[in-house]
Amino acid sequence: MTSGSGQWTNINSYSRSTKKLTDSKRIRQKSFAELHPTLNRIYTIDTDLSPRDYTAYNIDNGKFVSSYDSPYHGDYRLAKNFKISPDGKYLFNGSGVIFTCDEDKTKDMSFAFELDKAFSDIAFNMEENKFYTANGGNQIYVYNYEDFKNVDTLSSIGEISKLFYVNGKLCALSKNDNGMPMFEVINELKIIYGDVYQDGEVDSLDVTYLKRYILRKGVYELSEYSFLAADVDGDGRVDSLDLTLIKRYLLRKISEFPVSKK
Ligand SMILES: [Ca+2]
Ligand SMILES: [Ca+2]
Repeated sequence: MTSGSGQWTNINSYSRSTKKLTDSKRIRQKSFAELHPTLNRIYTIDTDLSPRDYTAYNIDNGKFVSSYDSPYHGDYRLAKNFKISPDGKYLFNGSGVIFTCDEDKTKDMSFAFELDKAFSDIAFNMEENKFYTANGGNQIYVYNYEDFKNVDTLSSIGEISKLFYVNGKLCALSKNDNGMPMFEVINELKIIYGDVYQDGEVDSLDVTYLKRYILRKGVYELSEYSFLAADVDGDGRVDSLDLTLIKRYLLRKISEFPVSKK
């Protein structure tokens, strides 16, 4: 899309081989766009109008063959951000409202469902029929793709700006407390914090096990699970501070770990 100084601008199509302009069509300035996985439609949302509206552009060989608006206008609260599910069936709007995608214009962009929460980013795990959303903060909400119900909540270390699901792993681009960007791989295991030995409960065995690791780093390695379970203050390191916290927990001086409050 061209920058556009007025209210309207162009959405342009270019040939990948010749790099030449193939076609242009009028579009609202500052619109956001997503290409449908079938590659024959582009969905856009305008961002400078109220209420916001979706538009679909049918494309064929680089030409914009037709375009049409969504059937609604102000009926649903819409955020600027949206994503199309990898199967091409739905448009997930950041407000939490889900619309259908359909090549039949009369069924396209129809209301399907409204999630319990808005999101700033979303990632799909189609192998396991799940998707994940985040809305800033440290929480990742896990949904079932079949019924769009929230089934679980995961945590990240930093404040999430982007979510990805790549090669069987959920990853996040986030920022730590000092505003430094981080790339995290999110563990989807349910962690029992303090259970370093991974036997289902937190007891003195975990203290012994963790102490041995801390005293002789490099000799003993912790598994991915043990590392996460041991980092009870959630600072991304396993050290004597975590050991102290686990001891205090066993002495009932604290009832939960700082990582649980994140
Ligand atoms: Ca244990
Ligand atoms: Ca720690």
